[in-house]
Amino acid sequence: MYWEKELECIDREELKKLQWERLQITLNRAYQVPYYRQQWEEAGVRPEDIRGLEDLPRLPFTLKSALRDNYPFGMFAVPMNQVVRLHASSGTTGKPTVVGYTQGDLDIWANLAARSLMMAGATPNSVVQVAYGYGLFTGGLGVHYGAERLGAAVVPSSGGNTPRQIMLMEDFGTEILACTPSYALFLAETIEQLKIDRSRLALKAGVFGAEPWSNEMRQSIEEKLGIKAYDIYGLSEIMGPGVAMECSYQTGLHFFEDHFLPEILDPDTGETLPDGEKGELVITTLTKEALPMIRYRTRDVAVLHREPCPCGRTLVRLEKILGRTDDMIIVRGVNVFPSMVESILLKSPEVAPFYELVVERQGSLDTLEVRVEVTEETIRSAEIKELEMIRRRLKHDLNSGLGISVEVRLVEPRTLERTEGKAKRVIDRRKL
Ligand code: DLL
Repeated sequence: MYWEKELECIDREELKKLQWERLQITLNRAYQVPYYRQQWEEAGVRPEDIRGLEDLPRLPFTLKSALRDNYPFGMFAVPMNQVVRLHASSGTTGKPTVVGYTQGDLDIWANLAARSLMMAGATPNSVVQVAYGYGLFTGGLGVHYGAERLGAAVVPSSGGNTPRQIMLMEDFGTEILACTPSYALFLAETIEQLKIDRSRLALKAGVFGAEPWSNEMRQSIEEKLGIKAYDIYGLSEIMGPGVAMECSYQTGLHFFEDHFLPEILDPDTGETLPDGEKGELVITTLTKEALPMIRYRTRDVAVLHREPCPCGRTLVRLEKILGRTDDMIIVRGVNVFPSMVESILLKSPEVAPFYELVVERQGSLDTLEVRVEVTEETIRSAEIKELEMIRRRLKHDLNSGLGISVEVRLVEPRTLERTEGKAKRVIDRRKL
């Protein structure tokens, strides 16, 4: 089912025309922002020099630091009396990154979130439980207004209070659960612990995002919750959840190109890469009013595919995001994303989908230790000798899969930290 069939299945030539019309408006809007004006003047480009979509690479990139340097509202392209909502992402250090929305921006966001939910099978009859955090984070309110726009019944449970979440799910007949994939696992684990009969739940699908998660993790969540798990992508600087979303064929996330223009960049050379090649995702907004973003470097590592999708949507597809360049750890010259470790670990049924990566420096050598919980079942049935065999096998799989030597530590069930929001996978002790 489509929310906006004429746009989701738009003819590609028509789409280009629409994008070009929208890009011109966006560039003129951005030119009113002193930051952009200065950047473009330095690069010797004016909005009228951009004569078609293919000229976009002439404009400089926008980095996250631009938002920080112009904290809090310096990047806004409209006066404050037109801004009706603010969100912010919690930077790990210093001031957060602040984003603003006009009424028009919120309207489009609700539409795109509704489009996303419908792709996961939500209908006006569905009960949608939003267990993303509400507040400055865009997850809660973003999905919330999408579900309302769709006409579904929204349960704004926000993150946390896990037993109560489960009670609500059971009593309200929640069909669609929206939260981070790591919280979905925590919910599944709690359901098991509370010995709740899964047949008493009406859950059908999950709309999971805000952090990288592997296909193996998807399988694990689907089995534990008895649902179909969909991947939703977004980021506050661009809008929030609903920038790209999987359809039921799950062959990548349809990127909502009628509102956002994607490019894939070689992060080292700054060159644009062709479809099918892995690089950093760069996004230009096409309809944002309060905060137009021109060639924003997301730091997310992604691949684009343009082959037709059996669902009929013509929008380009984003392969599941591998991770953020910030989360990528370089151990002895080899790039490792936590999602790669996750894929390898979860192929072994003896371990649970709870893990962390600890990087340390011994002398001048970096070491990587992977800590992973074993399942209750493993603890019950395996002898110490068998545990050691499991550990060695995982170590071997990781060593050959990642191409570096890794230490593996098996830990007891429920000893690693659980999260209501985004999981923290990497503990980097080298920076301390
Ligand atoms: O996480 C928005 C969101 C909320 C998306 C709920 C999906 C669901 P930020 O807090 O600004 O916004 O974080 C954005 O999270 O650049 C990615 O690195 C990561 N991310 C978001 N969705 C996915 C995903 C929200 N589906 C940053 N897969 C992004 C992998 C994701 N990473």
